[in-house]
Amino acid sequence: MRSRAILLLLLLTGLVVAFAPLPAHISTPIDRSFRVEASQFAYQPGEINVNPGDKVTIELVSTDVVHGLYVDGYGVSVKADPGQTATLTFVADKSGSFRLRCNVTCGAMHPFMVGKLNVGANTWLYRSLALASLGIFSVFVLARTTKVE
Ligand SMILES: [Cu+2]
Repeated sequence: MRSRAILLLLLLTGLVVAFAPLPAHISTPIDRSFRVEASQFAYQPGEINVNPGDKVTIELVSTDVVHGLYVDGYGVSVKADPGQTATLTFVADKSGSFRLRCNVTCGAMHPFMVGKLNVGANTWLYRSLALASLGIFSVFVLARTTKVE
């Protein structure tokens, strides 16, 4: 009887960990600047991490030929001439992972010139870690209660 109650409690805790909504804005939005170097056929850095609501400024620097940078989902882009810097500013008001693509044909491997913009923390990672620990904890608790009864 007692182990059944504990099992139910653990199950409920698990559901809360998996589905409870997190506060949307954990951190206050700030201005963020990134210098992204574009060369055939990659961006450096290839991944940008920001928080929802941040004002993002990307300084795109081209080291060889003309390159572009298009942010999927946001529909904003910028184009940098060889050796030049071009600036793109936008507010990251949509959460998730967005692909950065070069929108200027820059050579043979051009379609593979991609990067990534991550807006917001990876909550699924934290949730799955919490669930895993809860699972291990449950095994111990249940093993104990079964012995007692
Ligand atoms: Cu390109």
